[in-house]
Amino acid sequence: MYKTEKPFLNVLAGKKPDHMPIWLMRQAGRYLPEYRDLRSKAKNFLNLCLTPEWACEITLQPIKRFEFDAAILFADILLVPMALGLDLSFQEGEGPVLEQVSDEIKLSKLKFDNEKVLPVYDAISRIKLKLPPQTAFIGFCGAPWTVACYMIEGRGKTGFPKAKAWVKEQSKLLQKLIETLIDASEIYLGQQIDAGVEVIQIFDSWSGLLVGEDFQRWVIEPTRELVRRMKTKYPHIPIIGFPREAGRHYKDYLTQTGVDAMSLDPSVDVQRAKVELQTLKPLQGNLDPELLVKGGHDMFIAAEKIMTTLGPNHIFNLGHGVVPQTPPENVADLVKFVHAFQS
Ligand code: 1CP
Repeated sequence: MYKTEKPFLNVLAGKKPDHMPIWLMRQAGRYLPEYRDLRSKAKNFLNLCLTPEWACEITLQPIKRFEFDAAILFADILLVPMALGLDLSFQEGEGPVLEQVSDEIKLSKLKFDNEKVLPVYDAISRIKLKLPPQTAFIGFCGAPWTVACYMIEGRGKTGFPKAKAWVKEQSKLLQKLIETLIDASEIYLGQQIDAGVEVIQIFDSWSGLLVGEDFQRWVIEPTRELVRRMKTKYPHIPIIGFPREAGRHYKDYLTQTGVDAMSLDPSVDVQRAKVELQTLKPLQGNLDPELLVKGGHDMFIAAEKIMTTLGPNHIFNLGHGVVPQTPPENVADLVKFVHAFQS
């Protein structure tokens, strides 16, 4: 017999779940042999994201293997710039390569073409039909700042020097780009919700590049505006924010953006999080992905510390995505361990 209450949604609603929910960022991906099989059949990564049958199958792969409490749509944060008209490709071993927004002329040509991401919504409808009743369904987008970083820079893994220069020297252009991204993300997330996702996560992977007033202006303000618009139309949909490496700004982010919960990266001390953050809203996180690679004793000790400090009203997750060298057996061990936790 399936339980109909979803533990993941219960935590987000402030209710005690009957077990601590767990899902993992990048739970679908290269560490799974069945993903690598499908990936080798598709010409490229983008094809995987934009072929609804494949995106559906990949989203469900980790759900079939492990008893995760939530599925996350298989897609990428860079589909939004693609739908805005920029060329996007993913090169083997190199990551994404995106056409750059170099000046005002390029910026003024950006227009969100929803047709380009229709396969994403189609995938969502298919996934929705196949999810077990106790499994919640997460949609997502990148936060305006993080997506802007890729649009200005054209690629990742660079430290984003051009994006940082825009903060200092081109704030008018950056403001326009951020507004374009808020508008596009509002449409994109709304369509994801209409197609069937029940929770939204906003990934701000590069929020840690900014501090002080810059963090306020380019991380907090745009996120607050996006959350405000989503809450106006979809007040029942919980939103999780993930301001990665936000340093001394986690509390400001949690209190000012309007998100319902916050995901923590591995740098955050859980004892501090319990006192300063969890008293405000539910948290998610934050096991070091390297400990999931290692598995065994060290992984269990670290997971136990997170659970005894933050549980039971906590969403167990990693502090960042599953890395490709992770043994799937360790994931199975972790899910069992978290579900067996008794507060
Ligand atoms: O098969 C492959 O080689 C592609 C690897 C891959 C995968 C599996 C990429 C390329 N994207 C994804 C899927 C993905 N990306 C998901 C799917 C759902 C899941 O299982 O979690 C999600 C939520 C994302 C989000 C994403 N894409 C972020 C935010 C989270 C994070 O990792 O910080 C970012 C920054 C991206 C950009 C991106 N896409 C892919 C890569 C390798 C990157 C990072 C590039 C860089 O190093 O800057």
